[in-house]
Order: sequence, then structure tokens, then C-alpha cells
Amino acid sequence: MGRKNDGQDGIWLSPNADRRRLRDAENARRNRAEITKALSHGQISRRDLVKMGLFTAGGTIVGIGGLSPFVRAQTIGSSSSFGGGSCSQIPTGLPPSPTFGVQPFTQPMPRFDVLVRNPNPFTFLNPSPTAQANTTQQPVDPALVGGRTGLTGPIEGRPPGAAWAHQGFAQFPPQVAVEITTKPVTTNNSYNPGVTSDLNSGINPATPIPPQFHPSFPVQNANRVWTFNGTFPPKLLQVRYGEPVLMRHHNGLTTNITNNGGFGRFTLTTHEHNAHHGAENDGFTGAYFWPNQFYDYHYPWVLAGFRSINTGATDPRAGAPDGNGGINKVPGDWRETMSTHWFHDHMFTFTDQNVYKCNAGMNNIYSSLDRGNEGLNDGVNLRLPSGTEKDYGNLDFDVNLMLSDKAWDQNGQLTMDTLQFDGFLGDQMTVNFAWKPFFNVYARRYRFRILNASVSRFFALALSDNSPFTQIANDGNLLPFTVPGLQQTDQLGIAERYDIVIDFSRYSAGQTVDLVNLQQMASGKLPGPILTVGQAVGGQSCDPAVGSFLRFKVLGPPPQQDQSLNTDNAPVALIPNPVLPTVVRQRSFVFDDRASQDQNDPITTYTGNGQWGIATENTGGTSRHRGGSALLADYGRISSQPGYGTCEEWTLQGGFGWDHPIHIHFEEGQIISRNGQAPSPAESGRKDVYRLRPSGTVVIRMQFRDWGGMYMEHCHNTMHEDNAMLLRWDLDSGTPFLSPLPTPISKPTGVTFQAPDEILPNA
Ligand SMILES: [Cu+2]
Repeated sequence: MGRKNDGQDGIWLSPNADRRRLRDAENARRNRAEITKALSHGQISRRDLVKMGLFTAGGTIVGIGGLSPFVRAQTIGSSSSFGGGSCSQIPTGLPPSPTFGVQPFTQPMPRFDVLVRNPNPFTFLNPSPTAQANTTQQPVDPALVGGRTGLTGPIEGRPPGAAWAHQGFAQFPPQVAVEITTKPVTTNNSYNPGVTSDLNSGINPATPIPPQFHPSFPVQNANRVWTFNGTFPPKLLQVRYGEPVLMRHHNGLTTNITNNGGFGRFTLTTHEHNAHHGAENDGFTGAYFWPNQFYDYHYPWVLAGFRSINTGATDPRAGAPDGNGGINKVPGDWRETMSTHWFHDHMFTFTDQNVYKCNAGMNNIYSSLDRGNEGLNDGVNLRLPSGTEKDYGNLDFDVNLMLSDKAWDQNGQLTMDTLQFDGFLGDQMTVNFAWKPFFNVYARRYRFRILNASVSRFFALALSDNSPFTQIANDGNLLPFTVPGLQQTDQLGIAERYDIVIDFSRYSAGQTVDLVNLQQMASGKLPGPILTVGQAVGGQSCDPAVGSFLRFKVLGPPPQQDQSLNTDNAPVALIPNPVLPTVVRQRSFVFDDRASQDQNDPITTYTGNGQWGIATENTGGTSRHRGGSALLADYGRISSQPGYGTCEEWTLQGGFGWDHPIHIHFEEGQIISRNGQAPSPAESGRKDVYRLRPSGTVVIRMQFRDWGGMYMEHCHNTMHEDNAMLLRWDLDSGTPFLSPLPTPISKPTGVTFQAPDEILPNA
């Protein structure tokens, strides 16, 4: 272990803990909330906190002055035993979230709210979308510019000019417009679940949905929760290959930086995770935009390799539903077909807070292989559980699940301790922003697209009766072969997605079975022990987010026969891995703590006392633990410049007792080995998040092609990402790119550019 246990590790106070300790914890929470608030309002910097003596050199808060609720607490190590009867507990840093006497599994789980797709983007959107950022000027609210009046800024916050123009805008003109606005939360009066009420646990979509984690919990204040379109439940985007989308994202947050309920930042940048798109549409952490601005994201939805493979679009496996039972063939490699994505805020050093405020949605991608229609039998369609009514995109038996742990204060308002630099854990489980709901199912096969949208929590999932299920996808991608007969998932790290098929035909009407979290955590640094189902549902865990969190209630036989692919028994071939060209370069990245900063740009650099960083072979070869030096985030620093059109092998190294789920933007990778061993069947497909495991090393291969610009690599424990385990890598795809690419500097009056702060040697 690199750092001693200083009291920041998981302390889970029982709601029945001695009153003085609870009172101390509440006082400490208040004091810490004041600091969090000042940080989020930009009144103080993390560096100020160090000067004030509130942080240790290691970046953790010192146990003085009522700031740490743990000063007098007994600590529980991450590998501590569960049970022992002494710790029915609550999570790190906060008093227990009240549940107001409400029983779990008493509210229906809402299906996602399907975003409206509008035809004719060029006439639907006003102003019409443009290849380069629209720099039409508008007055800037003085609140955004220190009270100065009379200033103007662009209506679009995208960096201007050719280098940030939509790549391929003329070749792939948008055919669908989606308009979304991130707003303070309010009541949803236009819920579109995309399915009938019997498939949505009886929810009547015409009934307004207030922003509550449970109908008997308080309504969330507008400044505590910020969502896409300002409402619950989370939003679902449905797209298909060959149909470019223009997503116009409006920033509808207030211009008052302090109107955030104590956490979150009003500047936004949206990452479609892990789209194969130009970097101008990738939600680069420094390309954020301001209240009253919009940002046009152009999603061409092409198959990777489209410039060199199947360029004549002759292979029906490379295609998309055409709306009439046929296939619209597209160029590219059919083995690169993707299925389950999500999109979320990526604001520099505030991603954790903004995503935690519920600024996250999901994106289902439909293809000729994965059509969202289980009835169409054309020899290409894999007929995964979905439905048959529509040509594609049936959601009847294809269900998105967004898992996230939350915490709320004594008034039931969403809250967060942003000073938990090791990682923030909530003590309450939500699915689709609903606290411990139930979901009605018919006795047939269902596909669940399960996303871990937490800040720092890992999951391991099982059914409460230990029944088997089948994994069909990992991250965005269908596996080479289904993995049937699983009784629990692998660990599901932050931002990972597992698609699983559960066959409820073994149950009869009136029976229930729960989805259970087996993954105990006592620290945001890494997952602890994985419990058995018996232990997890038996209430033996110290971790209140362990146990049943979603109850399936079986309605009985389905109204129509299940026509989906039988994935219950033997492995079935889905999508083989793409064939990778020869590796031209190897790189290593070490994810470590005790990172340092060698730059001082006030905008592009993480200026605090950073906990986490990344070492490359160019920063001394290894991490500080190994005699090298990990660097804190600076989005003006170019750490790597892989060659356009090449394949590289990257070694991602963790260790020292932490687990980092590493996300590499833009390109899917294949795991070559994990600690020298071949990956498990469930990890043998393409990935975009790689859990390193404590002391783990993962070797992956990726090719870099089709689009260019500045992308990122970071830990997706967003607390680690924001403090400051993130780097920038650039891909130079030729004209119009400059090499090096200048760094965008976002201001309400417009984005300017500056030379990179640094290009690492041999990048
Ligand atoms: Cu991490």
C-alpha cells in the first residue's frame, strides 16, 4: 500500500451509531460542504486548501476542526471482513441518507425517456447547423464575466475555425436532429417510454413525473439535480448506422455559478462514450460551453474502417435497418459494429459532480446485426430480445438500466462529498434514477443493457435465486460468443456496460426474483470482497449498497411468443473481433498516485494537490513509486501522438492497492492479456473501459483511423479523473489539422487558442 490508512477509508456509520458520533459526522459534513461549495463556486482553489493546512501532502483532508467525520472513528480496511454483526453501515463521508420510512420495491422502475428524433435538421434547427462553429454574437450575461456589461460572445460554444469544424459534414450530412438542454430539474410532462404501460410496470406516461428518487421522497430542488432536458427519468437516444445525427445541446443552466446546491459546475461538454467520431464531437474536457450557448455534436454513425474496408458497401453484415425490413448497407468493417453507449458530461475537474447530478443518458445503436427486432429472420439479424412491432429499435424486451449509488441529506436532497479524493460512495442504490424499484416482466427472455453510472462504485451482479443468465455484450460491443450459464457478472467498473439476457420463462406468474449487488466496498479506491448471494441478501454486509436493489415481478406468459435467439445454453457466435494490423509501436501508461504538475496554466492545468496521475514512458519510464513521475492532468499537454492509420499496443498498469477503470476515447481496444493471461470469454470482445484490478496490468491493442483531433485517456472513477488522472492524446489525420493542435481556451466571450503547454518527448 502506498499510503497509510489515514481515516479516509470507508467508514460506515450505522444509523444506530452513538448519537454523538452521528452529530459529529453531521457537523463535519456541514463544514466540508462549505469547502466543497467554495471550491465549486471558484472562490477557492484546491491549492488554497493546501495553504490553509486542510490537506495533507497526500491530498487527503486532515482530521482537525470538525472537518473529518472519522477522527474518532474506527477504520475499516478495504479488505475487511463483512459481517460480524457490528456494522450495518452508511457510506463514506456523510451521515446516513434517510429513507423516510419507505420500503424498497414499492415504486415501478421507469423505462428511459426516449428522445425525439426530428427529420430535416437543416430546416428543423434554428439556426441551421454549420460545419464550423456558429460565431454569431449575442450579449453575454454579466454574471459570467465578473459583472462586466456590454460584452458579446458566440451563440455556439464549439471552438471556432477549421480545426474544430465537423469532419465529414458534407459527406455525412445530418439526417436526424435531436435537441437537448441540460437544465435544473423539474417535472416531466412529456414522458415517452417508447413502450406500452404493461411493459413499463403500469406507469401511465401521461401522468407528470416529478423529480423524486421515490414518490414518497422529497422532490429534488432544481439546483441539486441537473439532467438532460431537466427531467427524470434518464434520456435514451436511438440511432442507426448510416443515419448521421446532429445533436444540438443547449446549456440551460443558470448563469449564477453559486446556484448549484453546493456541487456541480455550470459549464458543460458532452462525451458520447465511446463513439467513433471526430474529436470536435467527442466532448473534449476543455471544449466546454457556457449557459445560454449551444454546442452542435455531429454523429455520422459510420462503421470503423469505412475509409479502407468494404468501401463499396457490399456486405449486408455492415449495415443498418432500412425501416422496411431490409438492410441499408454501409461502408466499413462489420466486426466494428457497436450497440450500447452512454453520454455524459466531461467538464474538466467537474465530471464527477456533474454526472452525479444526473447529467447522463444512454444511446442504443442499431445495425443489421443488432436491429432491435427479434422477428426479422434474414440470416444477418441476430434476433436479440427486443420485440417485433417496429422495423427496428423495439424496446419491449430490450431494457436500459442505469445503476448509480446516491446519497441525500436529512431533507432528502441529493448531496455529495467532493472532498473524498479516494472516491465517493453513495449509500443508496438507484436504477434509472429510482430508488430500489420493481420491474414487471413477462415470462420470457429480456435483454438488459446495464450501465454503471456511479462516481466510484463497482458492482458485481447476480440473481437472488442464483439462476443463470447469459452475457452478450461488454461495453459497447456484442461479444464474439455469448457467455451462457453465468451466476454472477464480472466486476462492473465505472462506465462499463454489460448486456445480459435473463430468461424469465422459468418463473410463473406472481413470482419475484431480485437483481443483487454482491460487490462490497469500504473505500472509493477499489472494490472489496465479492459476497455470495446469501451473504449479500442476508444483510451481512457493512456496505448499504450491497444486496437486492431491483425486484423483477413476473406477470406470466408473454402476450406473444418469444422469438428471440436462444442464448440460454451453448455459446452462440455474435460478432468476431476485427483483424488487427501489425503493431508499429508499444507504449506504457502507469496509473498511480503522488502525481505532480509541471505546468502552471491557470485554465488548462489541474492546480490542486492532486492525488492521482498518469506516468508514461516519457515521464521517466514509470510512476514515482518506481522511480519515475506520474503527471497531473493538463489538457494543454500532449502525452501521446499515435500515428494515423496505425495499430499500437498499450500497456495499462495499475497497482499499489487501487483499482482504476481506464477509459480510452474514440477507439475500441482488444485485451491481449491481463496479468499475462488471456482475457476471460466475457472480456474477449472489444472494450472501451479496462479495469486494471489492484496490481494489475492490462495489455491492449488498438488501431487509430478515420477521424482526428484531440482525445483523452483517463480513469473513469470520476473522482480520480478529476483529481487528476487524465491525459490528452492527439491524432493527426491530416488536413485541416495543425500538428500540434492548439489548445482551446473556453470563455463566455468566445474560444481562443494557445500553443500546447507541453508535448512530452517522443510523444
Ligand atoms: Cu482511478
